Amino acid sequence: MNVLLTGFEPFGGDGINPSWEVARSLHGQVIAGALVQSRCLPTTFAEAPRALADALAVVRPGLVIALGLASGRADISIERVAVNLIDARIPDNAGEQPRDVPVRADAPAAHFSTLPVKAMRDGLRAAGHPAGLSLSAGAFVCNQVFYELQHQLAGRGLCSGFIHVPALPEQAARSQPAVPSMGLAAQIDAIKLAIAIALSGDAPLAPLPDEGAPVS
Ligand code: PCA
Repeated sequence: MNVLLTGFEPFGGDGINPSWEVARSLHGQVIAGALVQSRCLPTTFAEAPRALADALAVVRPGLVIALGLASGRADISIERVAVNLIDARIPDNAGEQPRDVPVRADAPAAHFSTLPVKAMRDGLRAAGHPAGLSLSAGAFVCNQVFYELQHQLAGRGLCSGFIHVPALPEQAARSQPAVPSMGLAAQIDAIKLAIAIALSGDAPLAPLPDEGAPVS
């Protein structure tokens, strides 16, 4: 069985994106009997959905985890819901900055992750990794890819979803004030464990959010 693990190229003028560094380092590894196939997605609204579709067609995975950087977040952030909305706060890598448009016209308002999100959060925490659930993947390219992933795989019974990772310490050192950060080795360990947990269970549809946290 193949696991598709995607990361993104650097964006917003940065020279590195931990999501791709994590994915790249796990490429070719066998986790719980499954082969990890990593792909780097362009951080552009125009190209990312096609690159994702190509990766799905080639890798034919049984599990898909898409990774992205969420600068400012302190933990491994397991996303629960992708919304059918693009509202870019900065230009993408092609200079495009669409505002208030759907990811897909005439498509559902949202899709839930089909990863075992709570088992992943609890397993990561038990292993000493800061991890939490998130009710918003934003409205930039990460949310677009998450939405496309869940939309393209809807009804296929596959386990798929999105995880945001924090900035690297070197990125935090360049920001003023410093954003929270997590070292690359810790991020790699956490995502490896997240894959193992997702592979170990069934793929239950995430129930409705019950944590009472406001969507920001
Ligand atoms: N993070 C951005 C896009 C690429 C990435 O790694 C986001 O959160 O939308």
